[in-house]
Amino acid sequence: MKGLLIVDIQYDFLPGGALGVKEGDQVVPVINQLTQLPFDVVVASQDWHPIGHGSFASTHQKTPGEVVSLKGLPQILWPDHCVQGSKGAEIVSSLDVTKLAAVIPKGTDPDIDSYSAFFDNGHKKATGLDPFLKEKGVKELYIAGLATDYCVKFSTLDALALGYDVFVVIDACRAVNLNPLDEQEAISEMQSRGARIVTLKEVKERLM
Ligand code: VGL
Ligand code: ZN
Repeated sequence: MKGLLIVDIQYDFLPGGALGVKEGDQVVPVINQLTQLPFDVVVASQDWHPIGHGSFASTHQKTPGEVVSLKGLPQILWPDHCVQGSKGAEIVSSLDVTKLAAVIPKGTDPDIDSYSAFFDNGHKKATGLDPFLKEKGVKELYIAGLATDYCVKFSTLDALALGYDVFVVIDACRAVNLNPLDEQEAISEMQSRGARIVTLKEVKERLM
């Protein structure tokens, strides 16, 4: 069975948003072509932080980009983003959500961040995505969304460790690139752990 995981297509990650990703809006039409393909299950993750989340610079009276220790883990600080119930946290209305079987919230614990759609950054709590996909018999997982160097990367690495065959649909992803090489490093790391980097065109050829 083939699954599609759509990562964090939320207003705050689009250009002009609180944590705007350059060209982040350009992935939406690409993902809307993916959702037309005959996947057995389509799911989305949603970054969903409480007010005062530990990943917010404002919570620590610090500046975005600084790093603090959060429950013993290094944490990059971000602008306030994807606050539960805010407009910025909503899934972008132009995304085709008609095929979504589930929306997986993540980052809800105030004291630990969650880049991956499977586990928090300390691998302490699971979101339930893995049993959901396993129950549907998913073996091949296609991943698309924002951002390549954070939530896409960590979701991919966890999916590989959980035994999925992972395909990252690279033209349906964009990176934050705090450092200009972050995107390429993320791609190399995903590839070296066994993910296949593919384009929409290649996915169409595999699935049609
Ligand atoms: C993300 C930073 C903070 C992401 C979420 O979706 O990639 N990045 N929260
Ligand atoms: Zn976040």
